[in-house]
Amino acid sequence: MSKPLNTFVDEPEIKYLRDFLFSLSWDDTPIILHNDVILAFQQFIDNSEDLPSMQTASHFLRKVQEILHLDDRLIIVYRNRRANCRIYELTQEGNILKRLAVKDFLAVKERLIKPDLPYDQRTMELNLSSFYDYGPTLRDPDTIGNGIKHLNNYMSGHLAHQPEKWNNALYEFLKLHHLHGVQLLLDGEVICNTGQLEGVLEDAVDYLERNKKSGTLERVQKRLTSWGILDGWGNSVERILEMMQLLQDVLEQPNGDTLEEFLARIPMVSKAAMISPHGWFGQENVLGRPDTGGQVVYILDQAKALERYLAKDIQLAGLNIDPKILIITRLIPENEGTTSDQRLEKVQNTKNVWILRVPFREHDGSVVRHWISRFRIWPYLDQFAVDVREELVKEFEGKPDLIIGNYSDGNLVATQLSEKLGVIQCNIAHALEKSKYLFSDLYWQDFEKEYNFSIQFIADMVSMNLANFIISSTRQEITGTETSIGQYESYQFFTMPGLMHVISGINLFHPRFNVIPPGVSEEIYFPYSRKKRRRKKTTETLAEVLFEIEDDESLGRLENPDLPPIFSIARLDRIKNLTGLMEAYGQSDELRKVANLVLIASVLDPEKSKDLEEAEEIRKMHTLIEKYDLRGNIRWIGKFLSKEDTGEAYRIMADRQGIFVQPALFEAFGLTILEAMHSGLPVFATQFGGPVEIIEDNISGFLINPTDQVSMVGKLADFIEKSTDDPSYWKRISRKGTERAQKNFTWELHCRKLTRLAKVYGFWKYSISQDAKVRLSQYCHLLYELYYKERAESIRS
Ligand code: UDP
Ligand code: LCN
Repeated sequence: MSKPLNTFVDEPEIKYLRDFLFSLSWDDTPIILHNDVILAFQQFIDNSEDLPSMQTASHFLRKVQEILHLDDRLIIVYRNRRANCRIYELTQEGNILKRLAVKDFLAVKERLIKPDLPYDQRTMELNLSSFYDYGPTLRDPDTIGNGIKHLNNYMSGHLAHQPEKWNNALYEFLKLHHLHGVQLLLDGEVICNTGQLEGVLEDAVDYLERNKKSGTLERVQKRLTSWGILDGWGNSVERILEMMQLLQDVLEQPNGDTLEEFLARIPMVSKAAMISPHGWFGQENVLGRPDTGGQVVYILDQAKALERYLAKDIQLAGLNIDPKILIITRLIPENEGTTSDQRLEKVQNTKNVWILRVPFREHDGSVVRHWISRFRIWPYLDQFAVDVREELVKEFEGKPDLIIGNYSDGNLVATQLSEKLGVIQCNIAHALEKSKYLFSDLYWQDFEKEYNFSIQFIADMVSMNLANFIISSTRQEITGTETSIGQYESYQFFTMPGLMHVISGINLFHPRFNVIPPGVSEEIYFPYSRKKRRRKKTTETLAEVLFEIEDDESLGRLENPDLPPIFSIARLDRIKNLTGLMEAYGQSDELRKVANLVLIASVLDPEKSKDLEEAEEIRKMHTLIEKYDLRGNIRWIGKFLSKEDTGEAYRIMADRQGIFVQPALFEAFGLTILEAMHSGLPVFATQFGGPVEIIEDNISGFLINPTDQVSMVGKLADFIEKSTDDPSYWKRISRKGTERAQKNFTWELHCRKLTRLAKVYGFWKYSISQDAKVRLSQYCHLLYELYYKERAESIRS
């Protein structure tokens, strides 16, 4: 619906707002994005006289995501709430914001960027909205990210209002339930319908209450079995009783919480497969290589913690089954000193967690021998999924109970496996490339040679729409912040000019989205102050590596080694912006006077890198060191440290009252931030992306704008100077950071929630007719066959 401007902005301000909008400078670009609009508006205010307050205008502009400039009008993308954009057109003369349909907006935007498209251009349109009608829909954008709650309320509402249908669905689900090939919960031959179930429950509860104190588990179970109640209800008479009472409540007076509690007690997961094809996946000697960072750490830690959690979960249900977890990755014969050529590798400190490697194959069946960048693996995934399925079934001696995809490639493979095996699928994006690179959709052709986004974004949309549930590490990953668009949100609508218009690519109001942050390994990342847990010898040897030893894996000799260190550790991707940090440091005499810079990143020799972007960043680093003559102020460690050593490295930096800086131009989450916080090292992290939800600014750390080097450097110098004058200030931030990390970001919390999700969504998948999902999956299948496969094939190297 069109709206007069005065709906948003008070009358006296309208004229000036219009003056501002139509005076914007369009010299190099027909599109101005949010941050630039805000900066330009501030300048406008500063340079104008006799303005009214402009409060409502400023409020309006805060919600403007982008403005397109056409000859006679402006098109304004107005984000009235998270996950909710409206597009308006404003002419030079009029005072009406005319609403534009997304489809028309994309067509205009496409022409604006590519005016030379043929006049009869028919760009492919993707609109998945007609499939969004299955399942419940959230209404309030602020509730997105807690889908499980909504789903439980929805399902318990159905149980209450259509008891016959839903109680029966629940009965069928319980009757068919088995784990590890063993039938559990109900014997359908004895308990033949819901009525009988209710009757048996009544008798059983009565019997259990009487025998709560005196009955042995064995005797009680024997009696229950004779009534058709099988194993899986609990490992004590009390637990069995509690679970039965929960089921009675669900059948008689259901609500969301009781339903979740009941489902959470059913042992549903003993075998899980985690899919992560790209990069170097291993336990040693891989971190810091291209495409190999937080995702590997996350999955290894998650798998270990999940094994522990599931073992407890299954044991509490009274079963004697060991969980098994397989991490599926790519086998790379040219291993470059890693274990990537081993088919099966046991994960350390676990009972039954394994890395299973399956090779990529060419059409003739031959194995691809070398590492391939994550941007070029697409042609190999189709066959990979087929081979993985075979291997999985063999290793698990059957199907897994849960498949977890990781990143765009793993999620796509997980989708295929889940469909073929009929197993519940969870997606974890880790980082969606789309929002990492500015205008990755609009100028996709410029990116294509290096990044192949035209393939990746389709893969993303297919897997995110078919996943049963998606977990994200922060809420901003899904719906952004008040002023910036979320990573998933960016798939709602977009154009890749000349290639496709996505009119609706994802439904953020579907309850599949859940926020569950990760943790870190608490054995490795613990506070610097726990002196007894630290090994003196390791500390000394590592401190020499970090601050003293000069060899072909480290650069720089500190003139003043006693200054506090500014520390960072990251892969040398452009987006990580370590070169930006180096430059900011190099330019700041103030900072150079008060602190040294210590970086652990990649290798020192660009010739040793096979990744073009990484090699370029290594070269840039050397150029900056020379340009600002930094050899006396910095240490650059260019080697892959073991995980244990990185833990100690943070602590060594904290011993010297240092700080950790994460200067990325965008960071989806940022495990290094958590690692530093758990270790007690005060953190300064980018304000773009996940860190805004990890750190409470000025309390448990600091947020920085890495694109504004002056303010960034100012903040670092201020803190270091203040801490030197008053060490208690440093200590307070250190303590607050650790407290926040320990309270909110742990793997124990993560696994508890993840397991619940698998169970609740597992029941949902089973109980609700998913006809619309079947149609959606057929549509995605067509996209995959007709679009994805051909495009992917064209980049086979
Ligand atoms: N890391 C490392 N050595 C390096 C670079 C990184 O051990 O040279 C580890 C780091 O400790 C962290 C992970 O790799 O555990 C990086 O995760 P993060 O989420 O910060 O970033 P990503 O690399 O996934 O973008
Ligand atoms: C990928 C990233 O880019 C990081 O921001 C995350 O912390 C990591 O994956 C783990 O999810």
